[in-house]
Amino acid sequence: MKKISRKEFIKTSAAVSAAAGIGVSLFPGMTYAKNSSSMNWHKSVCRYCGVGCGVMVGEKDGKVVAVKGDELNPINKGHLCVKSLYLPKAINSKTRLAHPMIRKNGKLEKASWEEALDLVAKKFNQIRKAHGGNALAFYGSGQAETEETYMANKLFKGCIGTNNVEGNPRLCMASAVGGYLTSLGADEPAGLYEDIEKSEMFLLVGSNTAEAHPIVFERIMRHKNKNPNVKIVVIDPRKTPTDQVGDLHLFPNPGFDLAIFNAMAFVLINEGYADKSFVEKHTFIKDNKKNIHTFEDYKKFLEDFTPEKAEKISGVPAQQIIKAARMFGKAKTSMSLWTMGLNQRIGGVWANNLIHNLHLLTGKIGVPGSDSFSLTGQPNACGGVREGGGLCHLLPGHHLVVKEAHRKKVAKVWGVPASNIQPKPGKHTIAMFSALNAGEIKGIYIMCTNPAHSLPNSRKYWKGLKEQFVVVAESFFPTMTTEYADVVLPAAFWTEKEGVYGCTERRSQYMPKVVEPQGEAIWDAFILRDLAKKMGFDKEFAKYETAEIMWDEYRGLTAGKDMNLMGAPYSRLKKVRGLTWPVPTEDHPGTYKRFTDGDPIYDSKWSSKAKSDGRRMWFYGPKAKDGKATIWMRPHKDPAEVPSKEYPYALTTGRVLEHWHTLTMTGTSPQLNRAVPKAYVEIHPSDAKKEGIKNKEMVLVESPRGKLEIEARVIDRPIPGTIFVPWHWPESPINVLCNDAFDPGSKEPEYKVAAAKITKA
Ligand SMILES: Nc1nc2c(c(=O)[nH]1)N[C@H]1C(S)=C(S)[C@@H](COP(=O)(O)OP(=O)(O)OC[C@H]3O[C@@H](n4cnc5c(=O)[nH]c(N)nc54)[C@H](O)[C@@H]3O)O[C@H]1N2
Ligand SMILES: Nc1nc2c(c(=O)[nH]1)N[C@H]1C(S)=C(S)[C@@H](COP(=O)(O)OP(=O)(O)OC[C@H]3O[C@@H](n4cnc5c(=O)[nH]c(N)nc54)[C@H](O)[C@@H]3O)O[C@H]1N2
Ligand code: SF4
Ligand SMILES: [Mo]
Repeated sequence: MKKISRKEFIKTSAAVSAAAGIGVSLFPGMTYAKNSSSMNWHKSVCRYCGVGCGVMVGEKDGKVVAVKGDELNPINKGHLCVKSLYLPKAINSKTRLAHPMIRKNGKLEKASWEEALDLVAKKFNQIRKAHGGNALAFYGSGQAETEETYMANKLFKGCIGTNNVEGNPRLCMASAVGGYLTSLGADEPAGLYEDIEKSEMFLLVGSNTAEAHPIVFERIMRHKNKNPNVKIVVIDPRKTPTDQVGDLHLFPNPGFDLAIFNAMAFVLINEGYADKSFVEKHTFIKDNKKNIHTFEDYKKFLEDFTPEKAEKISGVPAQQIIKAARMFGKAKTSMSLWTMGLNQRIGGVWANNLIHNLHLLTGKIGVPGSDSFSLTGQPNACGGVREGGGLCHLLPGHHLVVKEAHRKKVAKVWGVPASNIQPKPGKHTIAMFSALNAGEIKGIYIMCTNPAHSLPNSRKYWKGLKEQFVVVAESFFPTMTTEYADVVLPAAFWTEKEGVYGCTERRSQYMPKVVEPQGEAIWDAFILRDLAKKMGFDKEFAKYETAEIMWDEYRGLTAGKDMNLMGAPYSRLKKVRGLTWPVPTEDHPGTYKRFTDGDPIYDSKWSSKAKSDGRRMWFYGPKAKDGKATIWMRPHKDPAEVPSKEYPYALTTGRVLEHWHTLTMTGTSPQLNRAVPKAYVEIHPSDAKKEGIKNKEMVLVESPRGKLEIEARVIDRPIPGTIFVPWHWPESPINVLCNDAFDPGSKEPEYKVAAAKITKA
């Protein structure tokens, strides 16, 4: 096979995705199902990212042999990115975990299901009896299906009686949730992807859209190609493939961009782009103490963040900040998209608030083409965890553990006493793994996530994983986390189970079971159900014979809520390409814009009130008051660790196009491995010269938490003073160096900034 460079790879990937839809191969090594009649095609959803592309799974003789884009899916219209196309390799990989394992004399050994589940049930019950329910914990995933997270929630919160239920969305979307709740009063965006084709301006901030959300990027790219007047501003301390479409790129020092967003607001107001009547009718202006202020107060506050002052803080020239603000203001419609560059910071919620501010200040929300639209990382972080309630303070269907009425309602549906559900939130992710270290949590069930690899300051948390009773439900083996497992349970993988994923744009989509699980693997939701029965909760889990029963029960809990899914039973989801909530009845088409005309909740409850108040929107979410959103006066906040004399660089970490997180899935594809075979550290040529480092030389990267030997890539991508390492490879665990300091509001850790030094190895 012809070897191609990564540059060519990235260049062709958009074309590849287009080709996938029509069944031809542009990319060497890529095989498409040209002879589609020889196999059965099943409508499904991509396993990987939060874009939620529709796929067709090609199955032949009980085996998944191909994946192609679903042309009828409105998200991707047949296009796919490369990761997705190689999913059959992952399904059929030799690294699939085929049978349960139990650690005996320090070694994991093959065991029967009976033996493994008996052991887990016995240990969990012993721990519960001796130390109480809070000595147990569940750690899940935004890649698990809604039904799976639902089972875990019921077992742990409803039966065992602990709210120690968390998941990796804490590492990912928690700051976005915090931002939506505090700014708009309700989680998840007001608009949909279809705003992309209606927008005149894009602010891509802290998002390497081209590599992390390729199909969203492709939609933006096509739209700009057709409409050259469309403007794109990128704010990122690195040059990335996303720059292909940028008209202007602002390069802040990592962790120092909050001042830029305030400065943009300053310019918008001073140059007449603010929509004062929208602000007056639809928003409160509040300071950090939640005191309400006038527009004049806000203007005054922003004087501390003139573009010149923001330049001093962020390192971005004032003129560029002014230019960016003007592009945002001048365009009739603007859309902001952001991801981990904003969320994974100790100022993550504030950063989110400041982006929402720009939209609220200019009225660029609630109208076609304008939205503050956070991109979700994982395929079901929105559906299963944010909506499904897979965090320590939540219950399914946007209910809260602190509310008595919510506990009662959920307990009734679960068929458990309301007193089983604790009234206090459990431990958030970092607190949970700290409690595991301290021996306060003595048993943990880990499902569909690989925390020994993915946690920040990871080495610190290996201690607890080593010392306590750890159960890992996994589809692949080995992983960094199975290294610490006492019991490993083989989980059915994508296409081997049915269920629902809910993506970035509030769209819930159904995935069918296409093939039988590999080896002895069992569906996660059934593993949890069977474990629950063995622990003594037979009665509570007797009825869950199918995924549909679980989905229907969950759906019932969404009735009357802002995320109403009553109109989305399996029977309907099997036919359509997903539905965007609120979708209250089976004849409702799903909602485009929330909080305004066409949103069934707005239309039925708030529209007349809004109209009589002269408003076009009513922010009716659980955290909003008087139908108003909030413009926040958030000052600048330094990252937890600022480069110093000893550690002069800002280390930031992130992703590459071809790989997914901890490599268990994309690592099964020789093609993807060849494209990016190993970890590296990007360093600017001027810094490399200063440190005497040459391209491809081995270097030592060191933070206050540890060091890593890794290959240098001398390249004009990060700004001088910043170094970047992709975090995918277990043999180069950069997470050992990452800072586990977290945002006090969202508890999301600061993966995006650590102080580091770099020297020749
Ligand atoms: N190929 C691929 N795609 C994925 C994933 C994957 O593993 N591989 N994972 C999925 C998941 S779960 C997620 S969460 C998303 C993540 O999607 P992204 O957030 O887009 O990806 P990252 O590479 O983590 O980080 C994005 C950018 O943030 C920038 N950044 C760092 N510090 C700052 C800062 O202080 N300010 C600003 N403005 N920017 C900063 C980095 O330079 C980087 O380019 O991707 C999803 N899609
Ligand atoms: N340095 C650094 N670290 C980061 C980040 C960063 O930007 N920088 N980003 C953070 C973010 S945004 C995220 S979302 C997390 C992600 O971190 P993780 O969730 O730890 O990473 P994944 O590799 O996606 O882990 C998913 C695991 O589930 C397994 N699996 C796949 N399918 C199934 C299934 O159906 N059932 C079961 N039981 N298992 C399955 C996979 O083999 C894999 O081991 O990482 C965080 N860590
Ligand atoms: S953009 Fe995301 S959802 Fe779409 S094919 Fe690629 S990984 Fe899958
Ligand atoms: Mo993520």
